[in-house]
Amino acid sequence: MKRKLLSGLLASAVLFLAACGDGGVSEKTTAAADLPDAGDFGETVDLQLSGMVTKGNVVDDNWVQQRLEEKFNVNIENTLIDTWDANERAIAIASGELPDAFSFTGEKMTPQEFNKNGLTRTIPRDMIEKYAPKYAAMLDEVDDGLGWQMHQSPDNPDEYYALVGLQSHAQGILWAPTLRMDWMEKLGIEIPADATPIGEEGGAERIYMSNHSYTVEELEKILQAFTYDDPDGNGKNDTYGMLPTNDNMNWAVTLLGAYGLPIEYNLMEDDQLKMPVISEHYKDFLSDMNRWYEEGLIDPEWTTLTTQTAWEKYQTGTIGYQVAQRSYLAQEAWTKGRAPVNIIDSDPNAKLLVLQPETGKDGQQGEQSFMPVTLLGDWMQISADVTDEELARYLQMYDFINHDEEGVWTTYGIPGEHSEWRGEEGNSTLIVKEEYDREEGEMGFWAYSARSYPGKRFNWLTETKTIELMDKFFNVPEVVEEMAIRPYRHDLFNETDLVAVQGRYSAQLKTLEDEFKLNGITGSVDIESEWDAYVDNWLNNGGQQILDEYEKAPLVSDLLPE
Ligand SMILES: [Ca+2]
Repeated sequence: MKRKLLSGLLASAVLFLAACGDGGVSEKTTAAADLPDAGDFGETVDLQLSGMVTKGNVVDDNWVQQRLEEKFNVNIENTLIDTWDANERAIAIASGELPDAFSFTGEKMTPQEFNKNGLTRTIPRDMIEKYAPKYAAMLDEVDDGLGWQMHQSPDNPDEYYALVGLQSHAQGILWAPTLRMDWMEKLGIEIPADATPIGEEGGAERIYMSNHSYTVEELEKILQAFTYDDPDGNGKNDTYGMLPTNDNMNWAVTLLGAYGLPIEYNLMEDDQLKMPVISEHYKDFLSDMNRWYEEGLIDPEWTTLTTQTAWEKYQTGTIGYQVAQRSYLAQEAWTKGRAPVNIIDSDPNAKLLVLQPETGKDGQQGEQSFMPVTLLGDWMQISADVTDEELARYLQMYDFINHDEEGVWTTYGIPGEHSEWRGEEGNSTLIVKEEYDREEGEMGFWAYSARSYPGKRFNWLTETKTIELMDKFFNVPEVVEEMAIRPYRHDLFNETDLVAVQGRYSAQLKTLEDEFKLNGITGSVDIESEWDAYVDNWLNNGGQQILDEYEKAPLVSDLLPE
């Protein structure tokens, strides 16, 4: 009931705003020249600020706030809603209480729609260039200036709906398959000659990495040995080759690559745009998984396990194959308990062999790219009632907080005092000391930050070991070139109704997809004979509408720089 009321409120607020706004605010072009010089903070400006982490946990008058207020001569009003919560956002929108600058995590409304509904103002290019020169330089540099085309008003190309972030931590590919190397050794399976430990201590000495790629057939033989030949030596038939999960397809992210399938991205097949779940190659994949299931290589408990509970089961030491993100292998703090590295923690004899993605019948190898096209992504928006003077001040703060190396204290405090360098001073991971809140709270770290990691911010954010693994494999240009599978088309500029259409159909499509996958792999439906009906059903339940929207989106090959 509450929900219904809220959406009703929201709809009328949006209508009202749209009716009186009609783009009036957004189409105004400023002469940045008439505004104060950059660095002229003579007039005090009031700003209600939020950032990407804002969950309402910030303490008023926090440490970062005080320093920003003094440096920029502003009064900051903190945002006390949870910007990750759709209901709290809806209330803020309906009541006309949007923060002056905001980033709404998981928001379905595009920046363009926010603006069309009169909720935000546009940001003139000349103001960006005058007041946020480091941000402007980033836009110039990345992907030949692609960022200058993102969130651009179609009516006035010098006006922008949002400030775009740089997701530098999302370079390259994310996943690699692993096998229990101690099992391989016990069973006499040959270990690739180049397998080398990724470190010397803390468990890393038992995580080996190789540039070898097994074919799917070779992998199947290893999984058979893991299943039938008692690799844990306890005399019981209690091990399996692999353990899928019922909540997503990450468990097969590299295997699907061997069938040419990027899990979430559209692709071209027989001159037709398709989603992977209706691809002929997906049918082949499901048929193979069904065979593996019948052979006993797949733990039958998978149908009841989510990613989280599957990690826990993996840790009991009964599963041989598992994919890993590079940050898991690097044992970043937030990955603790995740498979496969959790077995290194719990079993002192366990060893892992990290491999290149499997190779398929036609030589395909890879996985979906971390970002579909460009590392430019996520955004901050500016509320409709923000004046040019306020925007001028905010842009300077934005540039400092997100792009200036001196702005390090807005996220990590003063290095040495509030945080420590993990490695080389100035150029490695910064870890906030335990006595301080890592986000928001009394220190206010990250409270006003966008989701953007240009320049050294990538190094501050990312563990040294992860960067080492990226340099070794996951972000090697030739590896990325060969293995990162990108979508065929991508709506980078929000030119289609994709978001709305997905909102309408994606839940029912997911039900169809999950059902067919589960019943197909476990053999309760015959994949071959039911396939056509499944595809028709998918297309008739909104799948076709989604594909129609993708058809309107640009070709990724046209978006990528040469
Ligand atoms: Ca056993």
